Amino acid sequence: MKTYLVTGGAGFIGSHFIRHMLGVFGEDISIYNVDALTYAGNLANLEAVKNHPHYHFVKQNINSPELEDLFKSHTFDAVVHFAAESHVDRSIIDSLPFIDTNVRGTQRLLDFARKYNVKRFCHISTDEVYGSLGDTGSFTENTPLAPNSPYSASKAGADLLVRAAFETYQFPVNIVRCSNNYGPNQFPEKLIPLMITNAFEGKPLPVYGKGRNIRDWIYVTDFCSAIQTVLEKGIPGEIYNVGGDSEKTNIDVVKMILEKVGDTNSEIQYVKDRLGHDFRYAIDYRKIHQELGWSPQVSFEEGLERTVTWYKSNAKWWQDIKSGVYMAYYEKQYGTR
Ligand code: NAD
Ligand code: TDX
Repeated sequence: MKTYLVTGGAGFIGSHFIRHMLGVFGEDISIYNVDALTYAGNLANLEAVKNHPHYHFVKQNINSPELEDLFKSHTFDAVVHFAAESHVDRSIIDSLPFIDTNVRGTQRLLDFARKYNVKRFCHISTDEVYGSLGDTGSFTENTPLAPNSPYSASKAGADLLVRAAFETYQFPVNIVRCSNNYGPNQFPEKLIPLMITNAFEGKPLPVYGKGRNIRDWIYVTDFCSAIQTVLEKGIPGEIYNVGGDSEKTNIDVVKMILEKVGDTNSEIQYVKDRLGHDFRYAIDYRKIHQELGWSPQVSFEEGLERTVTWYKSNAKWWQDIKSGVYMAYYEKQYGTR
């Protein structure tokens, strides 16, 4: 039986990954979820597995020296490192938390994982580390890093520390760089859940600039299966790009959401552009496809349909977040963060 340490498992992608792995491996896997429960961490995302005999939650900051206790008392086959400050707009307003978690936190985790002989360290990174593209081309694993926001710069810093652990100590790492994820349980500050929930509430839909910026979208369960593939077949020291074959302008995404939501009073509102707004991301994922046999399964049309349906049927999940009840609950449980 394999034992995995997952960081940031109460967030959007991490919680999907935990449910995915427990779904695939049942009782043949044991998962320890280390999460600090920042504003983005939500145990409601793990309601379905909270009583699973092989799922364990540990409320801990990855930057805390006490994290070592967990490594002392357990043998981990792999660390899957999702924990991060993840929102670009927040990084533009206040960058230091991004350095604390994404850079320092990653190094602390690497140090413990290496000290306690973890067999594989899978670092979850992003296509944003490559910077911005013009109208053509796509990022390969050899594209030079050129991050433009404090968020992407902190992720690129983490990637370089992970790379250094391999080059210096031959510590068996992988870096997975993925495009924009979407799906159920995504915090409603990111484009797709913000637009869906605003449309349900009849609020304006704030599109930055002219809405012509382009992102490549991947349904979250496809990213989870890519990570599983890298854990099972990835070559130590290698980087794998993961993409969804779904490049869209932001305005097209918002229009598709409006169509799927149907009856709403919401209107598109063009607002001031994001500072340093990357124009376009596009991913060349031939390496993971050709070498490890992975490809995305869910089309954007299908994934968006499922996502809108989930937000419609789970209004309490996002209303609690948007109303602040959720924050009040967690502050009562765990103290002010
Ligand atoms: P998220 O913001 O939804 O979740 C982050 C989780 O990390 C939360 O549960 C939070 O409580 C936890 N966390 C934050 N700081 C922590 C700390 N110091 N110690 C312990 N836990 C901490 O993020 P997400 O969208 O699920 O992204 C997960 C990872 O995937 C991130 O590393 C992100 O950079 C990467 N990524 C995200 C996307 C995307 O589109 N969302 C795309 C590519 C890569
Ligand atoms: O209100 C909005 N209006 C708008 O036009 C918001 C929140 C976003 N946008 C635009 C900005 C981007 O061009 O939509 C696009 C997507 O924005 P986000 O959802 O904030 O994602 P992005 O900045 O592309 O970063 C995401 O993908 C890569 C994740 O947040 C990162 O964690 C991941 O690394």
